[in-house]
Amino acid sequence: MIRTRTLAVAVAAVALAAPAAAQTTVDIYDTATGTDRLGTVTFEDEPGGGVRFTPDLGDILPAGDHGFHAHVTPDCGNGGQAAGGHYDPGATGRHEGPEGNGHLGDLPRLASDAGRVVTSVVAPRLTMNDVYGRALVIHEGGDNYSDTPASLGGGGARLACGVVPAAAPGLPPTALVALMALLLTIGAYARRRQMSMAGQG
Ligand SMILES: [Cu+2]
Repeated sequence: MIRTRTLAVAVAAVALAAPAAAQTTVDIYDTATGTDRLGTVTFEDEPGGGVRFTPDLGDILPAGDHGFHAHVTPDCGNGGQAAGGHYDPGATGRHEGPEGNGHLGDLPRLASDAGRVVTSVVAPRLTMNDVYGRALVIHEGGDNYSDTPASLGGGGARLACGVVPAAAPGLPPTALVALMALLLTIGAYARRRQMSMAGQG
């Protein structure tokens, strides 16, 4: 009887842990000061594939499009230059935008409506793990998803930047399930031992 209940609880634990879609929010700072917080960008798994980025940035960025990328180094220092180049694990050396075959860190541009940026975008080739441990950079100008006529989409100066933590906070679901199974096994063993001792008494 105990074994059946243990199994049921374990199955429920797996069912609860599996779809735990993490959502991570990154604080975005003005690179001019490094300390003025402009707002946030939240990213999460997109059910159809890729990663959805939802900005919440108010009244700061000039109206129009802004280049938006995952840069390699999780450091926004030196006016955003410390973030290094676009995340490019395949070493393609090409800027082709979110749908291309170049840098994986080429995200869809963000649209600023009278300074306010709230419209989410989806980068179809990314996974959450590509974003952890990087820097999110927002450029002064737009992004034509090409290296011509200007390199890296032509976005120019790095206006805003946020450091993404190295890993999702909390234990991964597999570790939680393993821990749960261990606790249940110990619990079942203790109960059985208690029952057999009571029988002897
Ligand atoms: Cu960039």
